[in-house]
Amino acid sequence: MNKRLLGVTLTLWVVALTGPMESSQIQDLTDKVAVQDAVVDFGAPHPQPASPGHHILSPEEVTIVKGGTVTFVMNGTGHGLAIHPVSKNTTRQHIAEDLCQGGPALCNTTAQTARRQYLITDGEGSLIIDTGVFPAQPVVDHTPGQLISAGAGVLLTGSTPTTAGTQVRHRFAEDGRYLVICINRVHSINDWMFGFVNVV
Ligand SMILES: [Cu+2]
Repeated sequence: MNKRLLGVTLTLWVVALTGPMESSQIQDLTDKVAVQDAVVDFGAPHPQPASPGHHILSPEEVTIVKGGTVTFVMNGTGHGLAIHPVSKNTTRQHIAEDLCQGGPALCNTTAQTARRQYLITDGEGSLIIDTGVFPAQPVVDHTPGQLISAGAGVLLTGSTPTTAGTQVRHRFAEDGRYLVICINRVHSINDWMFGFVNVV
């Protein structure tokens, strides 16, 4: 096979492989290559970037097979973990649009934006989390529909550059798409500290 023909063949393969995947991802975000078990850094690994850049999940999204596990490694301070099922078409934007808007310039502890009430809905418009107001609800720990809340509303011990932090491993018995969110109001509401687990 000459080089030109090989190039045409490869291009056709790329089109064949990526074409259908893109259209199905629009309908169902859980249609991803799955692993048995995954590890997610809850808070950026050390050395961490300056606040609020470390209020992230890395990777932001994982896909596991039904019955598999995700281990969340708590990095840095002040994190708590809650998991909620969401509709399979829920995008990051669906969650982010219900949180504080404007980034660190407008969403910060001085403005006390994390103390207000936010209603977080999924891709179908279903209410997933009612944050309530601080201090009546000191953390984002909305019980109905919640799969787990590690620490039951209490923040977990995170790692430092020299010591290991709490690790939370959850086995997902049912397929679907799940929102994983930090229960620390500042982290989730101001800094959008959340991610997703797909179970297929
Ligand atoms: Cu956090």
